[in-house]
Amino acid sequence: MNKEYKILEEKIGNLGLDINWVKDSIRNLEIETPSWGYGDSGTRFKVFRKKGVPGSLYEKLDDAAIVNKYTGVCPSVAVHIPWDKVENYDDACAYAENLGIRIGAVNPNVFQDDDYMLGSVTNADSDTRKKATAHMVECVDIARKFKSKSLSLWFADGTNYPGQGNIRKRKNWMLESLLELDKAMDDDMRMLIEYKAFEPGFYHTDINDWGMSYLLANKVGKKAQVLVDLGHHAQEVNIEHIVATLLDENKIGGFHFNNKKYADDDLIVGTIKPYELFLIFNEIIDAKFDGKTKDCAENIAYMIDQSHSIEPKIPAMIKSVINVQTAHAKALLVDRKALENARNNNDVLGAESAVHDAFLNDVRPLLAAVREEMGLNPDPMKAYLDSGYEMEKLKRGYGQGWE
Ligand code: PSV
Ligand code: MN
Repeated sequence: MNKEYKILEEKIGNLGLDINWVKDSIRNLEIETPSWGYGDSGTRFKVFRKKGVPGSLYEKLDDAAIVNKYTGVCPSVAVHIPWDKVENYDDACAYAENLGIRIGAVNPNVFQDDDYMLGSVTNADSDTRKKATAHMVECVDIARKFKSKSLSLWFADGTNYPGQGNIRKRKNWMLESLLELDKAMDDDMRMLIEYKAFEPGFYHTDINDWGMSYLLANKVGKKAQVLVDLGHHAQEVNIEHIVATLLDENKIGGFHFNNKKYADDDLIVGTIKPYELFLIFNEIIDAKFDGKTKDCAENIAYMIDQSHSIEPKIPAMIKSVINVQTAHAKALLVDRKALENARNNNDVLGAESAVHDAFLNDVRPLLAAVREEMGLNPDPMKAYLDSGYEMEKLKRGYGQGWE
């Protein structure tokens, strides 16, 4: 063990924390990666086609397995339907299993068909609403075939102009559809309801914020929970406040990690707002010490939802995982007793320091030690780049980049 690690270990001991609890917590933080993060993507203006980029689900699983191989914490892959439909689901599951991974959340797609231009489940046309709901119900069956227990829902539904839609009617159509979906789901499945403040609708979005997701999740019942995508808020919204509130209500089910500077920028998580990410984990870890919120805090599904258009895709995914682990590890090191004392004494600056000091730790030696104990290379990025996979990828014959 190197000197930096020893110093950190001593510091952790001095905080009264059990080093094994810290290490187990780091090891057990699983981060799902998205199938669509491995394929070609771009901006509103252009999709950049790259050589060796996967097209089929099988090819995406190959790349996802590589991310898991070097990070050790990404054993599941979210899929988007119909993009990731396959002929034989047992075969796809066996393929994933053979690579040491599995299928995670199933994401229905109710935004790409022409019929959905004016909305999917909130469309004024009842046939379109039926079609969108039927697709989501079909996704329940696909989830069963993929042996997945979660459905992750995001709706592009919204309007561009005042007066364009009847907002109350649309709210009720949304609820009707979610209730139908709930009926089709097995009891041990979960429905994650994602919100987004804007885009593609620019006047109103049918599920615009956590309040709307929460309201719907409450009406649907116990299978439904809120999903927080870091890119989906108005500027400067206090996301950690939302997280703490949803934890207290036992209604937070998942995260989509990414970072934004201005809008839903899909940048690598932790590159723009690392402190925000740390503060979110601080709330989650705190909730794990509270009997009322413990179960909810321990069952959150973490996923990276990023489409890298200028970054090399696998390194971008590895970097994202490292950034999440870094923020989480720092949050584990908050001196919660000092924080509690400061709060009880109305010591504003003491409380702020108890949180901020943890963020200032360099946890890289700790993460490296955990990786070594997991039998991994302590530097996943270097190990990946040295592996030659990036070059092999360029040579392989599949992928949309070869069209
Ligand atoms: C929408 O911006 C979103 O965040 C939703 O999660 C989608 O499922 C995902 O991006 C991919 O389109
Ligand atoms: Mn998302």
